[in-house]
Amino acid sequence: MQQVMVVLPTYNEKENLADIVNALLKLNMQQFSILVVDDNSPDGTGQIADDLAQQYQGRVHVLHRAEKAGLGPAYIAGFKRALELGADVIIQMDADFSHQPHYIPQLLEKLQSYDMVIGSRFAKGGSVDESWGLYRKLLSWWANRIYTPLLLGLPVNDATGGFKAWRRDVLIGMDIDRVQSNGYVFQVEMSYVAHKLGYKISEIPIYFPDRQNGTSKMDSSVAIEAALRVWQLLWHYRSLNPSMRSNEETSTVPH
Ligand SMILES: Nc1nc2c(ncn2[C@@H]2O[C@H](COP(=O)(O)OP(=O)(O)OP(=O)(O)O)[C@@H](O)[C@H]2O)c(=O)[nH]1
Ligand SMILES: [Mg+2]
Repeated sequence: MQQVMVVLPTYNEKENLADIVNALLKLNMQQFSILVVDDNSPDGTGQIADDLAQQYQGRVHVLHRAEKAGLGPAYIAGFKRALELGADVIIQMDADFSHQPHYIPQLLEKLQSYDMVIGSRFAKGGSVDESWGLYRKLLSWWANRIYTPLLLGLPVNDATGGFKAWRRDVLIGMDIDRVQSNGYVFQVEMSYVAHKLGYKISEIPIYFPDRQNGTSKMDSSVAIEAALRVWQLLWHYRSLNPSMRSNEETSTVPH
């Protein structure tokens, strides 16, 4: 039986953390655990995570980090800890309910025939919150469906999507310590490195509601910076190819 671990980064998610952890555990899946990665949230989310780990011993783990360093580094640290803890499948998702737990069985089902699966807002059948205005919808659709896939030759419909399921060997093969970016570009970089190394990516359509609790940290300068950084990825990984996969012995990921 495969061990599945959900990596859940948190920064000031005190209104969401207990609810999302309970919703995940309610899926009632075997060999299923959660790793909360908290960057010393000032609102006390880290303490809530510790209480949950106490309450659900063995099913909830916590990785505390000293300070806010952004989503990318939090995920890399979380993935490494999940691999150390023996996870066979690693799921990444936000803690604010934009990524809905009920899609997890579908992600896992599809992962049986692929190396990585994305919960996709822009695949056929996917959608975003009704409150998104036409401009935001169009911009996001264009960035994810046209700009990034065309520029990078990346065959996915949601390049910046952050709801994904990975097989253990893929994260090891990618030597994830090389991934340095943050924010939206982190999601693109991870998918791009996987694709360049020849891993097979698939998608399932999801509905993406906006966060209900807590404050949004989204702003448009972040989106513009991300769009430019895609060019950097193109250059940086120009010679990456499937013969360059790492294995358990050569990977810098501890195991
Ligand atoms: N550990 C850690 N988690 C973070 C950090 N920044 C964001 N997160 C978490 O990463 C997930 C995604 O971040 P969000 O703030 O929801 O980003 P978003 O979905 O682009 O924007 P909104 O939902 O509109 O705020 C959430 O679970 C956050 O709590 C960080 O620096 N460190
Ligand atoms: Mg969010």
